[in-house]
Amino acid sequence: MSLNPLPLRAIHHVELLVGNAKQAAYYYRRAFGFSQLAYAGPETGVKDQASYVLQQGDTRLVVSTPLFPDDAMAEHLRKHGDGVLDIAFLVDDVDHCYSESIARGARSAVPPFSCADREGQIRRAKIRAYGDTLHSFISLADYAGPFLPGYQIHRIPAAGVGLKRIDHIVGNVEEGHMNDWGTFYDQVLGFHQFMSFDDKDISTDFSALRSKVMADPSDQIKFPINEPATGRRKSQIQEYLDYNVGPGVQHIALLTDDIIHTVSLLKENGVVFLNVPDAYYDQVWDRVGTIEEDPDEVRRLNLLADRDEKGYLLQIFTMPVEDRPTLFYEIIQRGGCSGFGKGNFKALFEAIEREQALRGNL
Ligand code: TYF
Ligand code: FE
Repeated sequence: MSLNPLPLRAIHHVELLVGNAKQAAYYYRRAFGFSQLAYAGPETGVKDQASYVLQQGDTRLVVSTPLFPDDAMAEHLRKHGDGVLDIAFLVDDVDHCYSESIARGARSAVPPFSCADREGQIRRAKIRAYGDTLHSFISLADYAGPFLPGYQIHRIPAAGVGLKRIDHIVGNVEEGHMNDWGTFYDQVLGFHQFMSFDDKDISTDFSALRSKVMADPSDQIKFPINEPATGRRKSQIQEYLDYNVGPGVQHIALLTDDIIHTVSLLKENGVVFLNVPDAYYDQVWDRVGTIEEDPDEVRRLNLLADRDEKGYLLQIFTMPVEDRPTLFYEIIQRGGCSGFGKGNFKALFEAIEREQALRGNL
């Protein structure tokens, strides 16, 4: 048995680069029910960016805007539009994780550095993942502040919509590169393949994709990797790659244990979701069997249902949350099922393709 070379405690936060972090923070508070926790910017001694920390359950999102046009953040934003910059891991030993990952083939973004304020100091390093996405390693052992050095408490509480934690974060990569990125998570970060889907599982009449789910040794961190497969028309993954100008995070799945409640609130708040045709509900219960939730509510909210040997799941997908059809969110409730909704792929991908067609990209 090999010891975990690079123990990751958890996803510490996900940082999104956006054009206007002040407004994005408002959106995540008022639409998604996140509470604001902290702020960094010129007022807190951070001259070149403004960042807002948003929290709900165990999920922390940071929305950041570069304040000047000529740095790497501004270049990332110009090229990719709003989206994920960094999936940051909490670790015990940043220097070890960094040197071990580099020895195992990771590309460096930022070597280990210390960063301090009155609350203490942290250690951090960054490696490169798919596209221009980064993975930070962060250690907070010697830090007592609200988030990271440079941030000050700036609390704006929200009631929340019942989102508990990140279930999985999906990356889209170029055709022919899914296996390389699977190997990256395996060889560099000690992940294993949790599940995989080939183009037969998930091709519609038009577009197709392949997907491989990588998970850390505890199965708490799950990163599916998609690549486009050649179909009759342009794959939804290719549409993403075209608008994102390269690989990046496609969706973040957030776990709830009461999806009826969560999605009812999100819809009241104006979050817009993909819809499947009502005919989906003519067959779904034959496939999924009985569930604890009221089937009429599931249908009213347009939730998707699936089942494996161990149980069922309910899920729903937002429309892209920016004007480029790139990043979107999934809301998921698991009743024992550890799958990803394979039984819904056809109906889901057809719904995505209807939107693609409206954009003239199918
Ligand atoms: O994460 C998953 O695998 C599911 C299904 O473009 C999925 O949420 C896969 C690909 C995709 C949209 C959803
Ligand atoms: Fe998903």
